[in-house]
Amino acid sequence: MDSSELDYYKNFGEIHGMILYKDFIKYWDNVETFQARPDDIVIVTYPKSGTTWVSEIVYMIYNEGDVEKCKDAIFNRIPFLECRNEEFMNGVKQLKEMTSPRIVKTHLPTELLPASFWEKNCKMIYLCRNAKDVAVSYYYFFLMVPVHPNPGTFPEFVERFMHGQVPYGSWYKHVQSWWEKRENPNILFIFYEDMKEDIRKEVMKLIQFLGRKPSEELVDKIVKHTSFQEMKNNPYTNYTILPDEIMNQNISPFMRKGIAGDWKNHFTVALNEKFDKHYEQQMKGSTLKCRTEV
Ligand code: A3P
Ligand code: EST
Repeated sequence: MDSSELDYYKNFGEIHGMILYKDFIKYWDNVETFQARPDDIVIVTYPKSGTTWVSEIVYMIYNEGDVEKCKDAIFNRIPFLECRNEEFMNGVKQLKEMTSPRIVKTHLPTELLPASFWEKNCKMIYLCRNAKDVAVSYYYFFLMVPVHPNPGTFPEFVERFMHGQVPYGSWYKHVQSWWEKRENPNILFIFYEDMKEDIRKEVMKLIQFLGRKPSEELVDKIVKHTSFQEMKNNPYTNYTILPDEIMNQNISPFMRKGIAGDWKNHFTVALNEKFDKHYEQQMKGSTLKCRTEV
């Protein structure tokens, strides 16, 4: 490895062949042996797929649309299981201390999700977003979260993304590992693009999946409270509570654009062709179809 490669991997390590933050890997035993509870609900995504959006929706459903109960940072209300930072982030600890029912956020692929969640038959929601918009969103995330190395130019970053050289590894493997589980009645597989197209329909799906009582009034409240503009201006969902040393929103806001199709502003024709060709190979044989615009 030359020095620029060494620099790229400075804060990254490998766990079961997947790239992840060294801080997370250091205490992996605690993640692997995590004890799920049967009424835990797990929100799973590949990073930058709309985790925060679906998390706030699920939290609203659990609290019957009571906005007052949402007044704490999202990462306190919905702990991020594998997140670990020497000083002040410890998802496992937060979850252990939490009363039930717990809502758990994770970005883990099926093989790395603690066995206990499968053994206890926990309900899980997988949110999938098209790879091109994920790559764009991830690029800005690399720039604004200082734990990441310099991602280089966008085409350079896309090359890394295509080869799984980013935290949580290959997007292609991640989405396919969860897509294969979609017939499991405890798993709900949904799409970011469907949420953009018809949020009421997807919120209704979530309410039904979670076994809560659907009502127009509840859906109205949720749709209003979780719109992109509301969440962008809400300090409890926009991550501005974190200091610049952890997330520098002067470089790029966490709530950046919130649209489907922003990739068109970032991919050149040549890069797009290269990406599509590689995508086809990676997704060969899969029935999973993602929309890249709505
Ligand atoms: P962009 O960078 O494309 O804007 P995650 O929560 O998984 O990190 O995903 C972040 C992405 O979801 C960002 O995408 C962010 O803007 C988008 N997002 C967050 N809340 C949203 C909302 N209420 N509606 C639409 N998109 C939202
Ligand atoms: C925040 C949200 C998210 O969905 C993923 C990640 C991964 C990297 C995390 C970051 C985050 C929050 C801040 C950190 C960072 C790794 C080190 C840093 O302290 C925990």
